[in-house]
Amino acid sequence: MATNNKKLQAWVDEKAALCQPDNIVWCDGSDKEWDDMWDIMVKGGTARKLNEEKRPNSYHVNSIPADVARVEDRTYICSAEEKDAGPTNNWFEPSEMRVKMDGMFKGCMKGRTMYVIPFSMGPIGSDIAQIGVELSDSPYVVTNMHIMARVGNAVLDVLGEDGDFVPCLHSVGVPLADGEKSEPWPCNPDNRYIVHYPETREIWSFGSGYGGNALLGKKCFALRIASTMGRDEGWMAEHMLILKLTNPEGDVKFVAGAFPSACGKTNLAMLTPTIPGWKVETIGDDIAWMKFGEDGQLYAINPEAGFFGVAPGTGMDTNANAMLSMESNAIFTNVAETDDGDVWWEEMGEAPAHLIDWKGNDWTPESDTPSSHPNARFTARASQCPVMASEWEDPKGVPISAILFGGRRASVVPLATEALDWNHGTFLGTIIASEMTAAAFGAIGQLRRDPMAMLPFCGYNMADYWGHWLKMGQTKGAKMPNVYYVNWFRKNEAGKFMWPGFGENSRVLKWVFERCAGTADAIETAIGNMPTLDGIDFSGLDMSDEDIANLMRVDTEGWLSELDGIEEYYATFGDHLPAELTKQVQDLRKRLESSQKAVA
Ligand code: O2Y
Ligand code: MN
Repeated sequence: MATNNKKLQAWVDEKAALCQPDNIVWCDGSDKEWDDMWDIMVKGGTARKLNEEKRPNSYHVNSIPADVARVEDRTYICSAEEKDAGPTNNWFEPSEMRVKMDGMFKGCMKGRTMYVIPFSMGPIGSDIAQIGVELSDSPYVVTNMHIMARVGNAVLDVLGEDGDFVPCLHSVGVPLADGEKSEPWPCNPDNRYIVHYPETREIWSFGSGYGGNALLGKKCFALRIASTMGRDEGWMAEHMLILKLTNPEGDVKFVAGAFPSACGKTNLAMLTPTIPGWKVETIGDDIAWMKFGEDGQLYAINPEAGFFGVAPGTGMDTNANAMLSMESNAIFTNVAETDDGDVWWEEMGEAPAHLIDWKGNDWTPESDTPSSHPNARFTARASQCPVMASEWEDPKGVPISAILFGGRRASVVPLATEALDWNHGTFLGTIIASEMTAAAFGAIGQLRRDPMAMLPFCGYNMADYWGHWLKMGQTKGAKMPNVYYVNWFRKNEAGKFMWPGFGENSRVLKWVFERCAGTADAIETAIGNMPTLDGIDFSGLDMSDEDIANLMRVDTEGWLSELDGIEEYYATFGDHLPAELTKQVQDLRKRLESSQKAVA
């Protein structure tokens, strides 16, 4: 027996009886297991080993075009009551969903192996960490989990005889007849279900082999299920990067940041500052779990052990640290392959004269399609990132001094604003919205509301989640972080981004650091505290005075009309909306109107 945990053994037996795999393999996270999985995938035509000299111990996999991203419309929160899923989630009655799922999973692993993957989200044994076990019929999932989580026997040791775990069941959903060979990328795109049962803390995922749909420790567990755990247990599971910021004197502050998908979280987490003497190091690039320490501060861990980053747009000039993290022991999905057995994607560097694109076709710089899918991914070990902070695996987490919120906004939202207090900061989080850059979720340029960047990841009623944020701030002895709303994407009248972004974002981080340290002043405005004229150092930037003024401008009219949209959005949450947020809207309106009068 691979475990002496009775609940785990009983669950594996039960699900094996349901799914009927040919074999069951208990994963130990070893190098041999990594090699064995790739051996299977290379022989089965799923993967190609990359040139050992150029990209040691690394592999390239292409999915099929129908299975390339998270499927929000097939993602369900099956809470006992519909109101607990709220208007932003797809809800399905849990007992009906269980009947449907039992039907789909019955015999779904015939001809395949069921891998039992015990994993820890967070450093093994940390008080903030949690244990999960994923059952999957995908060797691609096994290898990605090796990188993204802590996998293996040490997890079973922590679990012991009666420890608890989050059960995560995954199948690509394509059983094999006797002797039938698997497709290289098996999946069942017409029958995808990503199902969460928040009350019983279970995840069932069917039909997709890709990313967030299949690596169940990430979005499904570490955000959707963990957010409900946090609500019930008084902690927070957030879609946030965590970075360590050191000033030239060697003082340190830890900063968390929530930005919607595709707003550059990985780049910010690994930023190379342009201002002399400042240092940014990485704790995590996507998810933060935060609990109160005895001193009343919020302590955060990165529950993950790797990065599942978007490849296109990542290059030595935009994120050298990410590039260096994936130099070896990495997995590349849906990118192009070079003639010498390495990988390439758009904006990685100069385009080679010839490639095989992610669909397996010849590609040249003259081709009229991109070589890689826009959501192509690299899976890289965090431990290989050159700027990982020494504290990144500290089991007690790191104390968070500031939380950044941001979205992609061409207008209205200035470069940086500090919240007046925690409640105002919560309000700022609820109003995050981002203009779409790809047509995945609506028309390009259209505003998608994405509160706390948790729209696709909140495992319960979004308005109740806002209530949880407010409640955290009322906890006795709580010393909540300062909150900031930043916007790297404001455009001028010519439609050009005014702020250079990337490493220059360190100038804003410096102001945030100095505000937390109490060494920088601010001007109180209707929308919050803003940097004084010299608060952010613009020296040496190729920016006109007009653009600088515009970036820092409080657009009173714009905010007033923004408030109308916010009120309309809030109304969709009915009586779940916390009264405090209605008050925040009223207070902001009053402040804006009185500043309007003062100017007139
Ligand atoms: O498309 C997927 O399956 C992955 S989505 C993802 C991956 C890593 C980090 N963040 C995200 C996201 O959508 O926020
Ligand atoms: Mn993310």
